[in-house]
Amino acid sequence: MISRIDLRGSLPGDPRSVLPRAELDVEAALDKVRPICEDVRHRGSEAVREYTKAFDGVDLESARVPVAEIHKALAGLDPAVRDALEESIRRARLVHRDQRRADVTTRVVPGGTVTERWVPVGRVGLYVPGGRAVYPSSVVMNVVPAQEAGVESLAVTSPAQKEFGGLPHPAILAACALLGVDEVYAAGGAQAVAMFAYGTRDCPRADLVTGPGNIWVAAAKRLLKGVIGIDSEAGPTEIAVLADRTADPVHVAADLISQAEHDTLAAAVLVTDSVELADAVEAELKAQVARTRHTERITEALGGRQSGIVLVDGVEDGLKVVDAYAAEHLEIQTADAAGVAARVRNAGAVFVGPHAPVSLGDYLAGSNHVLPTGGCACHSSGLSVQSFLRGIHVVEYDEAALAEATARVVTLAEAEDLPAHGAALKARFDWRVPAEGEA
Ligand code: HSO
Ligand code: ZN
Repeated sequence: MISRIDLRGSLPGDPRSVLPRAELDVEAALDKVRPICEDVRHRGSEAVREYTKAFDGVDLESARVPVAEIHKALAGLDPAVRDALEESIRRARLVHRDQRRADVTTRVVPGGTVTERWVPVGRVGLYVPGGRAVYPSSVVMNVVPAQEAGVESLAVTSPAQKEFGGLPHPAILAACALLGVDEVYAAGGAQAVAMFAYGTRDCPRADLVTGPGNIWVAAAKRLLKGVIGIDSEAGPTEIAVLADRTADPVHVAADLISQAEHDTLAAAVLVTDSVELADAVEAELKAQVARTRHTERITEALGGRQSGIVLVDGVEDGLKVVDAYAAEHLEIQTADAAGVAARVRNAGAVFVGPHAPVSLGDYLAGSNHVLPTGGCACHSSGLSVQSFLRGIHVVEYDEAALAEATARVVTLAEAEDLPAHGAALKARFDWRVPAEGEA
């Protein structure tokens, strides 16, 4: 059911080309999404209303969810789910609060300083998927860092659900209530992203939109990037496990299955130097998949070309492979797991040793579960307080410090054929700007 890639004795210099990976064709969706975004830009709330009617089968006078409905959803929430969500929020707050950044002032020369001032984004729109993937935990993972960053205005949107009278899923509304978010919209797809990007009668425009979504959401984000800030495009979930013969095959198989459960395109990759472990994990996968609820979806994910067991010559080569793969989630299940984990360069999040499965991180570790997928972990990080901050350089020089800098600025400006740049400094010291042609 899961393919094997044997790289023993033949590890390529850049193993990326031989590693399994899904491809998501966002480009193809751009043409469909463009007219929707344009329509929302010009006709605002009316256009959102029409697309919600067409795609979600619900006719809403306004996309804005009444605050009373948000509180009603919380009142109806299973107390055990409420307790678990509250603890998830508490732990996420602990971690994200520590990510806040202090302003830093650097004294460059006597009388000259540069301060990096961290300022939260003013208004953020958070997209929460509806349909099959109803993840109140993702509301937590998006809202907590934004709030800890100090974002003042935070709006959540999620597709209108026919079966819930045109409201977003009640678990989403309840999570919003627990987080103190009372601006929620029932809108999904590209039209929701455009609503945040351009603003409508119902919803003021936002500076940044974050959150996972389907291919239409990803395409709209790609299209409107620039009009609005975006987080990274979230593709199907991935788990890579680097394991040696000390790993427990029951745990490894269970963890691979846990992420394969998300999507038929989810990726589960085991990298190991132990054929014995590979065989045992494969047998466990078969047994456990048969017993789990979403057998079909998981079987397809594990059997897809994005998943596989990669055999390598040792943990050293295993590290090269997982670094090249740059997984969204990477588990290290080897002897000296902490030592191996410390050497990982590319991963969205690393889960160390036998007691840190990815599912813990999905819900309750305190870490964030919005992480770079598709190999983007080699250049991007997961969602954090930093994602909602901008660093503004504040430059302060006194007269003497500016005078001391002038000759060099003039030299560099001349070297770039931009004499007016130099003149801006000279003007402050009663130097006459020379006329054209004058030495
Ligand atoms: N593993 C997903 C997040 C998630 N899991 C939500 C369960 N619910 C992507 O990191
Ligand atoms: Zn998950």
